[in-house]
Amino acid sequence: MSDQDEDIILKDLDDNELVAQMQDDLYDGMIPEVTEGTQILLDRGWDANMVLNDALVEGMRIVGEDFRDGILFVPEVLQSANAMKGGMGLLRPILANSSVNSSVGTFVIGTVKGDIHDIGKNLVGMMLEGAGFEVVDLGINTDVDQFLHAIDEHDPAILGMSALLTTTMPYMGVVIEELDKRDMLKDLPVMVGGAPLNQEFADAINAHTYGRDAAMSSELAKAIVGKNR
Ligand code: B12
Repeated sequence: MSDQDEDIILKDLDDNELVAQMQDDLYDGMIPEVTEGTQILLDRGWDANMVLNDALVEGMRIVGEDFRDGILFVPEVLQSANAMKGGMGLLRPILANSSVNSSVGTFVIGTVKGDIHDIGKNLVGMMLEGAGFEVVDLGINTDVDQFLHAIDEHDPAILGMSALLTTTMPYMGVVIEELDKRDMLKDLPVMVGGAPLNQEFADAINAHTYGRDAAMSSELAKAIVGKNR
C-alpha cells in the first residue's frame, strides 16, 4: 500500500477507528502513520493529553504485553518506540506550552545507569515544561557523577530519576545515598518514577516523592515547589 493510500484511509476513519488504527500502526512501528494519525486527531480538536493517553500510551501498553509474552522482540519494540516518539514530537510543543507561568524552577531528570528506556522520562519532562518548569534532561544511562555535576551546574528545585528495569531501580538508591552523604537531601527533593516502581520502593530508598505517571508527577512537582517557596 502506498503512503498516499494509507493517508486517505486514515483521514476517512472515524475517531474510534483511527485510534484503534494508530495503536495497530504503533505496534507495527509505522512512524509516518502514527505521526499522521496524531496530527489528524489534533486537527479534529482532540486535547493533546487525550491523544497521548488513548492512542500512544495505550498502544505502547499493548506492545509491552506482547514483549513480555515473547511475541515481540527488541528490534520491533524499538521501532514501536520510535513511532511513539514521532507522535510525541507533535504533542511536545502543545504540552510544553500549556503553561502561562514562566519558570517555576529547574527540574533535572535522567534515566539511571544501565537503563536506556526514555519514553516515560521524556513524557514527564514534557508535562513538567507544560507546568512551567525548566527541564534539564540528562538522557539515559546516567550515573551518580553526572547527576551530581548537573545539580552543581543547574541548582534544581527537584531531581527526577527514571528506571524501567528491576535491575536498575536500586541505582536510584545509590544516587540518593550519595546525596545524603553530602548532606544535599534536605534541600533537594528527589522524585522517582518508572513502571516497576511503587510507593513502598520509593520509601525504602528514601526518595521524597514517587510519581506514578506524567500528569500526576507534574502536579506533585508543582506542589513541592509551592511548598518550598
Ligand atoms: C519500549 C520498551 C523498550 C525499548 C526502549 C526504547 C526507549 N527509547 O525507551 C527497548 C526495545 C530499547 C527496550 C529494551 C529493553 N527492555 Co524494555 N520495554 C519497553 C516497554 C515495552 C515500554 C516502556 C515504555 O516506554 N512505556 C511507556 C511509558 C509512557 O511508560 P513508563 O516508561 O512507565 O513511564 C511512565 C511512568 O512510569 C512515569 N515515569 C517514568 N519515568 C519517570 C520519572 C520520574 C521522575 C517520574 C516522576 C515519573 C516517571 O511517568 C511516565 C509517563 O506516564 C516496557 C513494557 C512496559 N509495560 O513498561 C518494556 C520493559 C520495561 N523492558 C524490559 C526489558 C527486559 C528490556 C531489555 C532488558 C530487553 C532485552 N532483553 O534486551 C532491554 C533493556 C535495555 C536497557 N539496558 O535499558 C522489561 C523489564 C522487566 C523487568 N522486570 O525489569 C519490560 C517491563 C518488558 C517486559 N514486560 O518484559 N525496551
